[in-house]
Amino acid sequence: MDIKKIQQDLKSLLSPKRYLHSLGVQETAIFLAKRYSCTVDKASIAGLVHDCAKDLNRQQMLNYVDEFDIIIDSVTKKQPELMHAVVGREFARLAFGIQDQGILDAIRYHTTGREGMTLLEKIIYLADYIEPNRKFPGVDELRKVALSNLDKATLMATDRTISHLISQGKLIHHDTISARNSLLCMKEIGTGVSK
Ligand code: DGI
Ligand code: FE
Ligand code: FE
Repeated sequence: MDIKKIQQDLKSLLSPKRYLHSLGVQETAIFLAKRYSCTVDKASIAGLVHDCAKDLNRQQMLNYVDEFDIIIDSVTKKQPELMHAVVGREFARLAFGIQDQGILDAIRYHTTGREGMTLLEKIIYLADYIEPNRKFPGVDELRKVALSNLDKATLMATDRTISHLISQGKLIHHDTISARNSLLCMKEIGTGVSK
């Protein structure tokens, strides 16, 4: 797969800011993939295209939902910011010809996470959180932990998202809760996917 061509096409689909964010996620995903022995090419592609559907308008999203018979659950119906991950999986297949299920799942679950996330899914979830353009209180601490313990850093990210959602009075998706529970239940969280 020609990564330069994907970058070119993606640039025309996203706002300049979102495109820069995507490059940041790609770079961070490559870094984490090397650190935690994941397939670098997959991390690179998934990181780059994870938000490919982010700038589609509501009608375009709904057209994809119709066309691909995507089932939208009740929480996602009420929280439109969750839609781009669901639609993104189909959009990435169609617009970029991505067929690898691992990459498609990493795109699908990059916003909420899910129970039993794969290494690639954790890498994309976390890279989205800590890429160099991200600025929020605590991001440096998260970047530090990400260097030594991927599971712990992913858990911290889910903790932060959930606290933030509660403070904003928003619905929490069950996949977000499952991601956190599943990470919290890992016996190896202290020593698991860590370097
Ligand atoms: O697309 P990005 O802005 O790069 O980041 P993202 O896809 O991780 O998250 C998009 C938004 O979705 C962000 O504001 C956090 C929010 N989000 C994540 N999990 C949940 C959620 N929103 C709701 N309502 N419920 C969730 O469980
Ligand atoms: Fe996103
Ligand atoms: Fe993103």
